[in-house]
Amino acid sequence: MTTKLFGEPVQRREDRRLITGQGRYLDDLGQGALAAAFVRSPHAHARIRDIDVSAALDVDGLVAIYTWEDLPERVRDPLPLLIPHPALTHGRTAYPLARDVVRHVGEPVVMVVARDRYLAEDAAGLIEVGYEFLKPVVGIEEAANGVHLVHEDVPGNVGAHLVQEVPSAQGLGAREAIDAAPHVLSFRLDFERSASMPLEGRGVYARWDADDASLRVYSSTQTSTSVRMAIAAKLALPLPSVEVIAPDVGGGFGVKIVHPWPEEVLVPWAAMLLGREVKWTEDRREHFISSAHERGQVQHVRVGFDGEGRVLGLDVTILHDHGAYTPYGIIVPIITATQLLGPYRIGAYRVEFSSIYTNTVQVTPYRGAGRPQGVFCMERTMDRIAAHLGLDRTAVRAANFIQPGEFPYDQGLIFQDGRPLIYDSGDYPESLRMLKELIGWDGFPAMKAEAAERGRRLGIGIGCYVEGTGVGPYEGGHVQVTSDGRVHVSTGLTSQGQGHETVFAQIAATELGVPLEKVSVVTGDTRRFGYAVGTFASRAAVMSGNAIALACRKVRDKALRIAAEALEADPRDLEIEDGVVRVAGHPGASIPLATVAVLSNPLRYAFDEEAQRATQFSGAASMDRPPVQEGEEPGLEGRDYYSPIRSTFASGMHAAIVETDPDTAEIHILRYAVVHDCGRLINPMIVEGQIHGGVAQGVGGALYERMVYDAHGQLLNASFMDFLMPYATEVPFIETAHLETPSPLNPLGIKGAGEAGVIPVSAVIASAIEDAEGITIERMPISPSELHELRSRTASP
Ligand code: MCN
Repeated sequence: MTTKLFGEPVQRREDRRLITGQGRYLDDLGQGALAAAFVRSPHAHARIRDIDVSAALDVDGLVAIYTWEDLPERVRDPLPLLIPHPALTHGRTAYPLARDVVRHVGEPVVMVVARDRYLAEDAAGLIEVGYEFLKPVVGIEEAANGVHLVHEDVPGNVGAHLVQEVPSAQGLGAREAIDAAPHVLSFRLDFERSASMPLEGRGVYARWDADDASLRVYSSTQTSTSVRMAIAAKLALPLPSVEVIAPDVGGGFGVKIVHPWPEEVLVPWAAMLLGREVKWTEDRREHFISSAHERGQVQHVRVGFDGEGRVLGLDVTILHDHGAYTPYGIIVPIITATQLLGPYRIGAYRVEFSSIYTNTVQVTPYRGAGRPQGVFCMERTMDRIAAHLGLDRTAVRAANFIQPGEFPYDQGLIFQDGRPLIYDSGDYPESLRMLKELIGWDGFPAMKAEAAERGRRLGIGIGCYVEGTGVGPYEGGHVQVTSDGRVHVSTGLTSQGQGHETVFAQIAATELGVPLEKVSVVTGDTRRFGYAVGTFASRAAVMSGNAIALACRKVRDKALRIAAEALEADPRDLEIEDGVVRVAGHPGASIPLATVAVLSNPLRYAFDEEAQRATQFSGAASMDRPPVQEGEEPGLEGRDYYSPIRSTFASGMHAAIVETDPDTAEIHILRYAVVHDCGRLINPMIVEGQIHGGVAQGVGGALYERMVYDAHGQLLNASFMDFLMPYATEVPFIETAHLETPSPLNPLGIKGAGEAGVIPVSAVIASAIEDAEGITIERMPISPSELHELRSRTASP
């Protein structure tokens, strides 16, 4: 194989289209469709007494109004609980339209369909819903007291409770190990809510074809195959009669993996019922109050350690705010609980979490999915230990690292995929060495002292993490070479901006020995590939990347078999380069892959130019056997699947230098450095882009973004005027270095990268501010006014 594209910084081929306004996003489609709008609950907790639609009926252009009562069986049922777990004893999901009780502001109550969105909104505004107020339950600890209930039948508001415990090598439980340790610390940490906030909200557009009795649905989703299955089941349609397509998706960051959203069932149902195209696109306020949030935990930590900072026992109790419903199960707190350990080998570990219902927007995974909270907990612990012992913070981390010779390393826990948490590869000491060099860790004290002389406050911080990526169960790839020599690749998972069109083409071009321009890639279209899981858990590169490589290898083998026959050569002597199959060392003996594609088709069409050229090779084929041989399929194409035994574990370390203003308490990030290991890199430029985007979101989570609920469950900052996000001016230049420890678990040796950037940022910034200020940070995000308050509190005992 001589075409080398795997590992090269190929420019993203989708970008020209996307940045010149040529993208096809959901709202670009279905311009003539009817529009849907929703009446949503203005109250956090209330019983619906009555719904009066009479005033809305006079709106010119109104087509239909639906309440829960109007929905047929199946459509009206509660939405599915996607990932059940034995510890989730009280899982609860919402009805697509509220049935009798609303449990958060924004819950859909009535659906309106009209000629256009303006009219639909006008009609929605005239519908009167009578409510009887119930006590809203807001705040994790208030909810955990269980005085008032979110769901009448869920005692204490506890949806799930799970304990995992790993004893020390000496057989001590974590609590015993802590009690026996020379040093013990205990403290409490808070991590506030945030959310994915893709710039394109959710959206669905459905067309019913009455002639064909089939439904085509476009959805801005992270999983078109699962949306398809959900719609087919809810609308009682045969699976082949439903097509779901994710067009260009303007970001997902986790929130669009939930499926089906109420609108993804209701819009297709209305389209089918009305025999008309129907579309709904979410507005920003709807996204704030009706989709999903994440983060939101209170953690209680107790740790025992020795004089060198080695952790002998760690006991963490987590209260996880799950909002009103649990459609995505308890994946988020499970990830926090299990990924908290990061790159460390600690003595004994006990973790316990309770998933608590509150009358707020439901919690489902957002980029990082529980890890930022876990890493915050572990890295705060490392910093606390270092401060207590007067040791360098990197020395304490190094004292606890799993060593390169210890892989595969079993942490003794059960991961989110229900499989053992076994790290496959990594080199944490080398990562740390690289990071210290990149940020200039050892030279920082002199820099800090020099700045202090000029009245400036600088601090340096660090954060380390390990991230389970490439979660199963499977993905597939299909590859077809057509008679024009083009290669058509498809995979079932979807893209939201990660650059899959480029990287999957790189893989196929490398595996098949064809020029990159010859390869096209389709994702998220069930017409092209019907079996898939979706894009989340940084899994596309590992899962679809390997599936596509395996499918290409099948196609390559077949191409060599056919070419060998045409060239009267041994397949083992053949190579493919630049789209041409050649006998190695004999440049004259060659056949274009395009011609091989023609030869693979028993019916060679007279109007295909390449088929005419192929006749010169046809004579070589034996005439005394059937055109389609047993075990062979017509066409130069192949399909394969990749299904790993368990996740692969990427890792990384970040460091930052911050400056805090002594007067205004403003926080500036002066430098930000990342060492990242996602195994073999398919495209280093794309990986860097992913990391930069992740760090930018992490900076938002550390310094700006939070969901401000009042005691009544009203979200006070549900707009981009009030919910602060970092601009380019707030995101530092990010210095990035890659370490490549290949994963032994998959043929390409890769691990995921899509979430990595966001994971340790809050921990790193907290560590740096603490260093600058000499105060203790226990809660993130932190604003200048909060820092100011902390300073005052620390100064006046
Ligand atoms: N990659 C690579 N080499 C590797 C690993 C990854 O070149 N060793 C490339 C991949 O080929 C892919 C990108 O890096 O182009 C990210 O790959 P991967 O880690 O497999 O992540 P996914 O493609 O599965 O994307 C999901 C991940 C998640 S979970 C969230 S959330 C997220 C993210 O990616 N949402 C995003 N990145 C996002 N980026 C954009 N622009 N928009 C989102 O919504």
